[in-house]
Formats: sequence, structure tokens, C-alpha cells
Amino acid sequence: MSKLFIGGGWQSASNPESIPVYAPATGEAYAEIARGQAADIDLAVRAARAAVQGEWGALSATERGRILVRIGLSVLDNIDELAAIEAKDTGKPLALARKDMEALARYFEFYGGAADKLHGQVIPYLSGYSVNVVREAYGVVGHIIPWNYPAQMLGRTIAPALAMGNASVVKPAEDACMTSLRFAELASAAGLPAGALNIVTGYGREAGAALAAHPDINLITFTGSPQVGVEIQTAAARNHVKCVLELGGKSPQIVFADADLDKAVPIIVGAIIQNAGQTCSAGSRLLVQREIYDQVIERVAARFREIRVGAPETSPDCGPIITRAQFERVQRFIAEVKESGLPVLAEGVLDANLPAEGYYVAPTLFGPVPRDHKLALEEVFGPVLAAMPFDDEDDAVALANGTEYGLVAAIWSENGARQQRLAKRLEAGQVFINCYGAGGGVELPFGGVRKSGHGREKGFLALEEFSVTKTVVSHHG
Ligand code: TXE
Repeated sequence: MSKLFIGGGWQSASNPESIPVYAPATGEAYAEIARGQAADIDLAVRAARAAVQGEWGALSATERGRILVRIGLSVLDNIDELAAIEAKDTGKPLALARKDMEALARYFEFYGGAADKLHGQVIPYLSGYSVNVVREAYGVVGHIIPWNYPAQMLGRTIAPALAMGNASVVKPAEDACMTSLRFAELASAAGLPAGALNIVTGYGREAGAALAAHPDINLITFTGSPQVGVEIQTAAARNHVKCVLELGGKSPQIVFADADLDKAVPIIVGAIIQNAGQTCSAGSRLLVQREIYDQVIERVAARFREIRVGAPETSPDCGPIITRAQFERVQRFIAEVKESGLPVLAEGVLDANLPAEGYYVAPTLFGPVPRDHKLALEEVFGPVLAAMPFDDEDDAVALANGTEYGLVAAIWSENGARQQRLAKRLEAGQVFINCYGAGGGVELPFGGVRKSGHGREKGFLALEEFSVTKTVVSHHG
């Protein structure tokens, strides 16, 4: 589909050139998408503005919510088709793609139901005055989303924005955007008015940069790399536009000597190999109390050796990396770590029958990783786990907080008082105790601190993030 979805229908891009789409499982180019430009972004922003000022903006919150719920149901009605598109486009296991579609539907169900439930405030004030604080849509929201969970990210960012009455212009990642295009059609058929959702495919430096710098957007949300996050925030600042940024992490999984290892070990491994490690909240650092370090490593290593890497339809534990460029980046990172002399504690085995042109990486466990090593500090965005021993609670906290990131952290311990102490001291947007990710619940506010970004998506807090208050003061005395 090399067209753009603008103003409720398909439009040709201003530039006739297209971008090839590759299947990560085989390396085959199987489709093309439009290469949107600044002119197309401008058209989409105008369509979104017209929607806010027209039919979409005139709906009540309840009516908006009802449309969102219908969109969620339509996703479920078409789940097999959408999951197949997503699995081919991203290479992720079909079962994971299906879960992503369930999450996409759930975002619309949750925010559809919530659309009319964020109420204002009445503030007691001087006699003769009444003060109401009301919540309103920002207007036009720009969404720049990545390729690792294309459908989930779409739902996460546009469902709360639409629930609050904003209109959205989405620039999906050029590496994976096929589901967002099919989704736009489904949303429109489910009753979403023209212009409320616009999708402009294209490169980040072209369409993405044009969206971030557009003077007529009121809010921009971005999930992606910290470097691009800075560029987007800088562009938005020139127009005094608010930014919500989610920029990844180097999240610690902290295992104390009193942890239930039978429960912990499979979850620890799952938290780094899910989606081939291409998850912003991947548990990429394994911090283990020294007295059980060898025991934990032995068990985690045994599981690493059993990981099955494969194409989406083979029900693997771990699929390929998204693109040739990312594949080479991850391979290079692993090679550099090996060259630095760090011991490989376990390496997954790649089946000889895997398609030769697919982007498959063997999951790798390294340790003990020195605290100042690149692998201890930098996001790999691949199935690579860095193991490190620690001595006591203070040491665990120092190590856990010792990177520039702060997205997620997990504590494995049976000691309730310790769980609470640690939860307080860890610098992260989400802390999990004796679990990790917990199903990624739509209800759970998500976002980071420091280099992981700012602003919150998911949960009820996203409704506040995507709306703005107005204080109305009237004098009647
Ligand atoms: O990200 P980019 P890339 C991290 C992860 C990964 C690294 C590079 O560490 O290895 O980033 O991935 C758009 N103006 N994450 O290169 O470039 C781009 O088109 C406006 C973490 O894919 O940040 C895409 O839609 N937009 C992460 C989106 O930004 C621009 C998920 C993300 O691409 C742009 C992905 C520009 N100048 C990568 N340049 C997470 N937090 O989950 C690019 N884009």
C-alpha cells in the first residue's frame, strides 16, 4: 500500500518515490510504502485541524468513547489478519503478534470506556466567585512511533489522545508500518470521522522531522532513540510544543539470595529475549547477590542454551532482528564485547535451517560484566543479557541506578520490607516485585526518568497527559 491515509481516505504522496518493505525472517522485499514528505505532513496536520474544528471536535466524550470501543472490537474481529501482517512485517513470533493485537484492541476498549470519566474540579474560592477547572483536548497531536511494537505503540499513543478529543497525525517507523495502514481503514470503517486519524509513512529525517517541526501541532509524542528524542524536543521547543518522550532503557533485574529462583529464572530470561530483546523495557541487566551468583548464572545459562530462534510461523522463543541495519548493529555490539575479553556464559544455537538472508542473532549471556563496561551502560536492543554480582542492598541500588536510563526495574526477593525499601530507592518509572512486565497492562502508567524520557503513557494518567486544563472563574456576587 504505497499511499498515505489522510482526511479519512487514501492519498498519493507528493513524492512518487516509495520505500521497500523487507520481511526480517527472510530478508525478502515484499511490499512498498509511500515516502511522505513535509508537504504530506502539512496536508495531514490540516486534515487533523479540520477534524478538531469539525465533526470530530463536536462529538461528546461519550460519543467519542463509543467509537473507540467499536474500533477495539473491529481489531478483535480482524485479529488473524492483523497478527499475520504484523508477524511478517516485524518477524516476531505469531503468538506475540497476536498478543500485540489483543493489546491494541484493549487500548481502545480501555480508553473508549474512560473517555467520559476524567472529570474536572470545582475549587472553593472567594465569596461571589465560582471556579471550574475543565479538561480540554490539546488539538492536533503528532505521534512518531518505532518499529518494535508497531501496533501496540499505535494503540498506546493514539487511543488516549483520541479519547480526549484530539486528532492524530502518526508517522510510523519506515521499518514496520503495515499494521498501522490496515488499522486506519478499520478505524474509519468503525466510524472514526475523517481527519481524526492520519497516517503519513516515510523516513524519520523527512516526514518525522517535518512533523516534529510543524508549527500547527499542539503536542508531540515520540518513542525511539535518545538521540532522535533530543532532535524532536528541540524542534518542538521552537514552536513551544509540549513533548512526551519514551527513549528506552537498560533495566535491571535484581536477584537477592532469598529469591524464589524457580519462579524468577524463566521470567528473567523471558524479559530479555521477548521480541528478540527489541523492547524498551527489556530486562537487560541481571544483578545477582554474590552468594548465589554462580547458582543463578548456571540456571539462566542453561535456559539460554535452550532458546529456539526462528521465523514467526515456527513458534520460536525469539524471532529475527527488525532490519539488516539493526542486525548489523547488534552483531557488531556482540563482537566488540567478545573482543573486549568478556566471558560468554551462554549462547543460543542457531538452527542450520534458518533462512540464510534472515536477520537472526543468537541470544548471548555475558558476565561478570565490569560496571563501567559499555555492555553495563548502553542499550543493545537485542537478545543480550549482562550479568553482574552485587554485595548488599546499598550496592544493588548503586548498581541499578548507575546508568543514565531509568525506565523499569525488577526486585526478586521474598523479604517484604526489602521490597518496599528498594522500590522507593530505585530510579525508574515502573518497579516490578517478583514479576516482570506483568502482562504489560494497559492500566499501568508507563514512562521513564532521566535519559529514558519524560511524560506518561498508559493508564488513566495518559488522559491527563493528552489533555490540558482550563480554569474558568466567574464572578456573580
Ligand atoms: O530509532 P529512531 P532506530 C533505540 C534502540 C535502537 C536505536 C536505533 O536502542 O537500537 O534506538 O533505532 C523516527 N525526526 N530504540 O534507528 O531513529 C523514525 O522514522 C523525527 C528504542 O530505529 O529513533 C522512527 O519512526 N523522527 C525504542 C522513530 O523515529 C525521526 C524503539 C524511531 O527511530 C527522526 C526504537 C528525526 N530526525 C529504537 N529520525 C524504544 N524506546 O522502544 C528518526 N525518526
